[in-house]
Amino acid sequence: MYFIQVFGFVTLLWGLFITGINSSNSTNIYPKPLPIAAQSKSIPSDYFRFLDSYYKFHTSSTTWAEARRICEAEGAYLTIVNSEDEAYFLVRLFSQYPAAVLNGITCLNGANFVSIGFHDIFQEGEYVTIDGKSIRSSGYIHWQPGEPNNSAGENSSVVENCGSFHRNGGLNDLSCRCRIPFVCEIPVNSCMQLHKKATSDIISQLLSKAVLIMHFIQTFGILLVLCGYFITGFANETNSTSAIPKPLAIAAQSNSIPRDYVQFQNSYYKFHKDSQTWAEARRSCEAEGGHLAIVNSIEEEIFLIRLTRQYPPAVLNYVAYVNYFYIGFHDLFEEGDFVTVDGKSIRDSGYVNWTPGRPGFNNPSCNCGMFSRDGGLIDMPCQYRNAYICEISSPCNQALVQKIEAKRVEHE
Ligand SMILES: [Ca+2]
Ligand SMILES: [Ca+2]
Ligand SMILES: [Ca+2]
Ligand SMILES: [Ca+2]
Repeated sequence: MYFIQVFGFVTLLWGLFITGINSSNSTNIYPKPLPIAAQSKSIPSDYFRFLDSYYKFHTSSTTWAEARRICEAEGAYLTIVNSEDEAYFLVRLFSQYPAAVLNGITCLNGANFVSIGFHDIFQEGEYVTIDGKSIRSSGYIHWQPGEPNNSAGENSSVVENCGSFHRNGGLNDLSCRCRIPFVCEIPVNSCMQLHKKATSDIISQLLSKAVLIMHFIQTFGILLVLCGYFITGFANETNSTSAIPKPLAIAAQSNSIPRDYVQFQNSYYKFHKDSQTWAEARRSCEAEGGHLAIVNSIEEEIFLIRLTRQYPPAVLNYVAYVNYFYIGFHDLFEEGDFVTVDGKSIRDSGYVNWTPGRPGFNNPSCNCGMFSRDGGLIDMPCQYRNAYICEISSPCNQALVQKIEAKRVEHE
C-alpha cells in the first residue's frame, strides 16, 4: 500500500514536471508554493524550507562568482539540485518571481534563469557542482533542450562556463559574466551531505581513470619538452629540512579508504607522484573518493611537510615543479578570489599561509593552488603537470560545521 501511495505521488510529481519542461507558458499550472517560515533560529528568516534544505531567491542580479560569495556570507552555498523533487520546488519558487520583479539582468533571456551551483570552469565540458564533485553524482541532470552549448550565440565568441536553472526546470550553461538572479541553499543538517551515491558512479569513475591514463600516455612526449626547463630550474633548490621527522604511515583502517592513503587526525592523504594538470589532479582525487588536499591548520601543514619529505625531488619524474604540489584551492572563478576546491573562501579554511610574494606575483595566469615543500601556499599556472596531494576527509567535519553555524549567527 505504502509503495503504491508513494509511487503514485512520485508519478504525479514527475508528470507535472515533464509537462512543465515541455510547455512554454507553464507558470500557471503550478500552485503557489507555501513559504514555510524558517524554524531554526540559526537560519536567516528570509530562507524558505523544502525537504532537507532552506532556500533564498535573490532578485538582485549578480555574476555567478558574486552570487557564490553572497550565498557564502549567508552561511549558504549556490543551490545544488539533487532530485526531481528539489527541481520541482525550485520551479515553483521561481514562478513567484516574474521578470518584472527581477533587477539588473544583463543577458538576453536572463529573466528566465537563476544562477545555481555548478560550472565547467576547471575543464571545458566537465561539469562539477560548487562543492567540487562531478555533477553526475548530484542526483539531477536535466539540461534545457540544446544545452549545454558553451556558446552565447552563433556569432558570439563568449564561452559559457557557469551553471544556471531555467524557470521550466532545465539546466543551462551561461556566460559567467551574465548578471542574473540566483538561489542560495542551506542544508538542514549543515553536514554538507549533498550527494547521492549511485552505482553508475563506480562505472564512470573507472572510465575516467582509463581516459586519464590514455591522455597521459598521449601527452607524455610533449611534457618532456615543456617541463625540461622546470626540472632543471627547480631540481637544485631542494634543501632537505631533516629536523622534521618522517611521518608514521598508518595503514587505513576503514574499508572505504584506499589502502595507500595515510591517516592524520580526521583525514586520509595520498601523495601522487604521477604528474597531472590541476584539473586532472582534481578529478583523480575525486575518483578515489576524495578531493585535492585542503590545509585547515598549522598541524595539517606540518603533517603535509612530513608527507612530502618522503618524496624528494629525485623520485619525482617529469613534474614541472619538484618543490610544489597541487592542492585544493584556486582563483579560477574570479581573479584574486581564492576558494577551496569545495567551493568556499580560503579565508574560512583555517589556514592561509602564503609563501613570500604570493598570491599574484604580477601574474594573472597563476590561478591554481600548490603547497610548498617547506610549508605555505603558492598560486601557480594550472596547465603544468605536477605531483599532487589528495585528501579524504570526514563528510561531517565538526570544526567545519561549527564554523558554518557561527557564520549564520553572525549574519543575523
Ligand atoms: Ca540541494
Ligand atoms: Ca563551458
Ligand atoms: Ca548555454
Ligand atoms: Ca584538510
